[in-house]
Amino acid sequence: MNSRTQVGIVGAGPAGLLLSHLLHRAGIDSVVLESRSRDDVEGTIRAGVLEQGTVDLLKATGVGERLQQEGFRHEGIYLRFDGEDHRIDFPALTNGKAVTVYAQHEVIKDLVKARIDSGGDIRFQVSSVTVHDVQSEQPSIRYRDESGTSHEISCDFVAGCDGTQGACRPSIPAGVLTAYEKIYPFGWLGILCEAPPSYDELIYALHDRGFALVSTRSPTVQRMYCQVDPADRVDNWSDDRIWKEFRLRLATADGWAPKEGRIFHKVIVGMRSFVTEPMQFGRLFLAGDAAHVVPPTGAKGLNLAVADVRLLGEALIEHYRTGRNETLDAYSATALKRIWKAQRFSWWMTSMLHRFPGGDAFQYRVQLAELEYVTGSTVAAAALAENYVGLPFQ
Ligand code: FAS
Ligand code: PHB
Repeated sequence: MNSRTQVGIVGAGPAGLLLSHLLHRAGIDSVVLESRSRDDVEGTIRAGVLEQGTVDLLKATGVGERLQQEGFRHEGIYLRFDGEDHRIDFPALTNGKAVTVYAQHEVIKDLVKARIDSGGDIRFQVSSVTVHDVQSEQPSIRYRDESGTSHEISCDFVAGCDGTQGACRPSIPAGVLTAYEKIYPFGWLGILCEAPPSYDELIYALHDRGFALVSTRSPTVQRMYCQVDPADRVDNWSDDRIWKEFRLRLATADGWAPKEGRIFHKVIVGMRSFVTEPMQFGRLFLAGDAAHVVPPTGAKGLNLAVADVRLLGEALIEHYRTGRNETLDAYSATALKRIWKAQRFSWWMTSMLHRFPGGDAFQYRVQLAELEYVTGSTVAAAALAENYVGLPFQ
């Protein structure tokens, strides 16, 4: 079965859904192809921190209502080391900016609802997605629907928003892309538990036993992470062992301890920094995790995906409205400028806050000195705050 649209989008993650939404608001058609079911996509537990710019964009484009009601504005974070807290005050250091804690899968639910309510075309549970003729004026995407029937969509442009394991990036011929990668010798054990918040803002902790992060999702559900061996298995981490480790790594001189509760979700994720250049091949444009991955210490993954499609959306709207392609032609170079700054920040937060295997004592003392410097110098604290709340869009 053949059909046609203006922009074929592969992947219904934050990048693909937001791009389809932005194009729709400008009267541009798109079809979103997603390999998983709607329930799976809306139930994926991932990021939770939204930059100021991401929040402003979602609000400005009419998908920020629930975010405003249910999200938590956080005006700072705590850096905890040597048993003491040091607060980074975002509004004071960034002229009023802050972040909002609102789960990624809630953002996805809002975007799917907005697309479907306005007659958007999202095709879930597709398979065998392949991209064709992206170097022609009429690329196409072939796929099989849920029943196994094959389809072909011809379009003007293809947006590869299918994440780090997607089909779009590998469809680009060998030799075109350059990949930059750094794999970290540690991973994160992430939990969700039924408990009240342990603190009023996020705590990033460096301890001799490793990193720990106290985040949140709601007044009754908390999100926490601790550094583990990436090859470790969730089965090795009983609830008791997890709480013991959090109590040890987050201990303070005045006996602080996290609020414990039933853990109903556990996952171990590896950590890497990854960038693909360029982010365009003919009429195929990559956005989000399809082109780059950051370690989550800087809370940049979701926000970078949003920044990419904001720029790609603007570029496609310019093309359809004016016939001009300057922004499209510059998409990759422009996006990569901001992406590399976010990569640097994420690598820096990760390097400063994790224990590197082999326990090099000098390295650890330098990390502590870096934390002392960052929390003792307004200039250094402002640099962290400016990156954390989000660098200006391109
Ligand atoms: P996504 O991966 O979100 O979406 C891509 C979509 O494409 C998926 O729905 C997928 O099913 C679909 N797809 C893939 N291949 C396809 C194909 N061949 N055909 C059709 N559809 C296809 N960031 C944080 O800040 N904090 C975190 O705690 C955090 N945790 C993470 C945990 C994991 C396991 C991962 C992978 C990422 C995490 N991130 C986290 C980063 C995360 O937020 C990503 O940056 C964000 O999801 C990127 O969004 P997209 O680019 O839209 O890609
Ligand atoms: C989260 O809440 O999931 C979260 C928060 C901060 C991070 C990473 C993840 O740096």
